Amino acid sequence: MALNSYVFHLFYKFKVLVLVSLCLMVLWTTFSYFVDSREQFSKAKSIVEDFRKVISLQDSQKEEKIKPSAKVPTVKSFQSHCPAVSPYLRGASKLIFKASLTLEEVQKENPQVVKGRYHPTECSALQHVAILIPHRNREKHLLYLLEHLHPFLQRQQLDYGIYVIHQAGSTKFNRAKLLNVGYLEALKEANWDCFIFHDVDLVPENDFNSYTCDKQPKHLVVGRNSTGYRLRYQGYFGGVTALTRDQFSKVNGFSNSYWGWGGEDDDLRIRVQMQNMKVVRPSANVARYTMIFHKRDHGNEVNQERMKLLRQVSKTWKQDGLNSCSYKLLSVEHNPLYINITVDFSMQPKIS
Ligand code: UDH
Ligand code: MN
Repeated sequence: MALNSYVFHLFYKFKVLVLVSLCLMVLWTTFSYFVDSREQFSKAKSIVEDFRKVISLQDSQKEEKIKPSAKVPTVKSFQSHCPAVSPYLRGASKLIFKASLTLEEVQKENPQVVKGRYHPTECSALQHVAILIPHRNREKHLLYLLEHLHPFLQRQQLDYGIYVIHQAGSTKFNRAKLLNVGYLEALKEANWDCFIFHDVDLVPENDFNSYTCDKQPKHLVVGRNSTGYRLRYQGYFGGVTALTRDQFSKVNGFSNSYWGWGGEDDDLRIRVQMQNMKVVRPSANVARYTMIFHKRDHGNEVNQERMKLLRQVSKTWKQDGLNSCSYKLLSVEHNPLYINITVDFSMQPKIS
């Protein structure tokens, strides 16, 4: 009996021990689960926080309406199209031309322009636009135009490149032929949709004047300070125009035969009309420009032959244009703010 009770007591103790260790195991498992999940939770929390930071950075940049070019970390791997009307537009602005302005200052203001080109990072641009500027001996005008045009085009959320086509030497200036060269050379390095043919001394005053191409060739200079903001004359198609790649190729580009000042822009209008296209213009309250004052340049005297040439467009346009534009390419330089193309026309026959 005594042995029986001893065995029973031992068995009882064993049961208690098993029970206690079971309880301890349960307690330990529960405890470690909580510690683990707390760690997991804090990890998840930090991921959410990081995500929030990216989103709020994007939002604050949109709200501040800072230059849209600033690098924004993107969360999405694909980009939606930019809106039809950019949220960064400001409307009319008072233009100031500081006498002491330098190229370095303009470069500093536009760190996001690389080798003369820019594209928005927050959306995919609606058009790829090449700005072509005929140039010789107008460095100060070019500087002012670059200063205003870069932020202007960025506010319009365009994918763009600025090409300056420089005529070397001192032979008669040929604006139209330079623009043909610009078109041909620009297409060698990118698939531009739209071309803006732009005088160096005309600065746009209102960023609602969109530097994009339409279904029809577009004339952007309705008014300028020097003409009391009125169209120079009925049918005027000079200063700044926008044609798609196809519209410009359809008319065989500009004529190469206008040496000196005048006529080449009227010639282009005739080519456009002959292809049954119609010149369109933005409304007069936005298509406003300031022309930086200048005198007539040496080497760009009035072309006395222009009226004669204008009477022959219907006979000459097919042989005189993009398909007959020969030139000696001296250099193509990719500067920070523009692509500089230098050409020599001195071997060309000229009318003087
Ligand atoms: N251009 C140059 N260098 C020149 C000549 C012309 O870069 O030597 C370019 C420049 O882009 C200029 C464009 O060609 O904006 C048209 O030339 P322009 O500005 O001389 O033409 P516009 O019709 O003036 O503006 C003509 C002479 C104005 C005389 C004014 C007297 N009151
Ligand atoms: Mn001018």
